[in-house]
Amino acid sequence: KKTLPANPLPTVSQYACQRRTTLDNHNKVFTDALEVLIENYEFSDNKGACVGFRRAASVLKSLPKPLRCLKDMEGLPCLGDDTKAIIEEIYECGSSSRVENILSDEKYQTLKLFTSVFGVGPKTGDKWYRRGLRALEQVHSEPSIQLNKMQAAGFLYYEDISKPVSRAEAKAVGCIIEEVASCFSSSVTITLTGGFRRGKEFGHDVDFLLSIPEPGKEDGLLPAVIDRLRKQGILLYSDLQESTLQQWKRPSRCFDSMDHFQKCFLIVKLWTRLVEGHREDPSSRRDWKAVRVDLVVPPVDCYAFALLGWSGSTQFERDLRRFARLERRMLLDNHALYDKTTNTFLQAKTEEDIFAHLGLDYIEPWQRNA
Ligand code: TTP
Ligand code: MN
Ligand code: MN
Ligand code: MN
Repeated sequence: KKTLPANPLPTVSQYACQRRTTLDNHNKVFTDALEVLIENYEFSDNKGACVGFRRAASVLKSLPKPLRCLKDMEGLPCLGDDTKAIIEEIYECGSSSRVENILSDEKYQTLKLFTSVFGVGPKTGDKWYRRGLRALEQVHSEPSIQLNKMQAAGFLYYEDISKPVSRAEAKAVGCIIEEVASCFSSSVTITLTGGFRRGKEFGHDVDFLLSIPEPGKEDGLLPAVIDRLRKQGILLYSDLQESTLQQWKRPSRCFDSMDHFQKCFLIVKLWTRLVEGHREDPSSRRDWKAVRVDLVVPPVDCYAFALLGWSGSTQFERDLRRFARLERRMLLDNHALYDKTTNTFLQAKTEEDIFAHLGLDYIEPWQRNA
């Protein structure tokens, strides 16, 4: 007679949207290692390798316990031979030689530094690297380099915006945005999204969804918000993107985090005295901090889709879309859900409605840290 294992592991789905992933990552040693590889493949624009390692890292983040032996990996989806070899080496030697080699690689280090500047992506970073530049100072003092407006702001406020934003700072920014937006219309609602909605204590920026219940009333909201921030003297940078919803037909096949909503990417000056729990620091030279803020204004009928799309994590969003396409013949993006079987759009007022249309158990925002 065969005996069943005493504690059969519950099966883990290959889709992050069928897993509950809190911030409590029990396999950080492994996922940190994989994230170095992912970052390095992003720098060399190797999309295929990125996908595989991202899925593997995401599975490990969802596990309720640390992997304790190689046998624990049996039956887990998305773990390729490369990933297994890396985990095995970390078990045996405490670190992965492949990861250590990347960490000590000059090109990796330089691209990591350059892409940490707001407005600088892997392409620009690589261009500067190939010119022989290695430090931010060198880029800044190189006369032949023309920084665009975004990069110029990125350099100017680098010290502040490369530091994490705390939840208390995010709240203070929320109060400012709420106040200026309510001058435009008293019916504006503002929702904190992105990593803070998923329960993170720190983020690289603060993301808000702004909404007005009356359809069509939202035109002009962000220009008015930007104008008020400027008049208050706290607007350090703004990139306003007008709505291009007219050009949108139906969700596209591939994951595309670009959406057609009215939105803006800002840097605002946050007075530190407005931050709860702030204590005077006599050694600090300034009484403000530059903070990156993203504002999005979806029309009311898209609100649930926009909220789901902007709450992340990016890997969770990718797997939601992949699940919809491959398991349900549906197309999901930040605006809508389209059923290819019936050729209809499925309406949703809440995120719960969207999960229900997809036949998925509801996953709370703090369980989407895939
Ligand atoms: P981010 O602010 O980049 O990431 P985050 O909030 O999860 O993490 P961090 O704490 O580092 O800020 O993006 C938040 C979500 O918004 C992410 O799931 C992708 C989504 N997004 C869009 O859907 N469209 C866009 O145009 C952008 C810029 C983001
Ligand atoms: Mn736990
Ligand atoms: Mn964010
Ligand atoms: Mn953001």
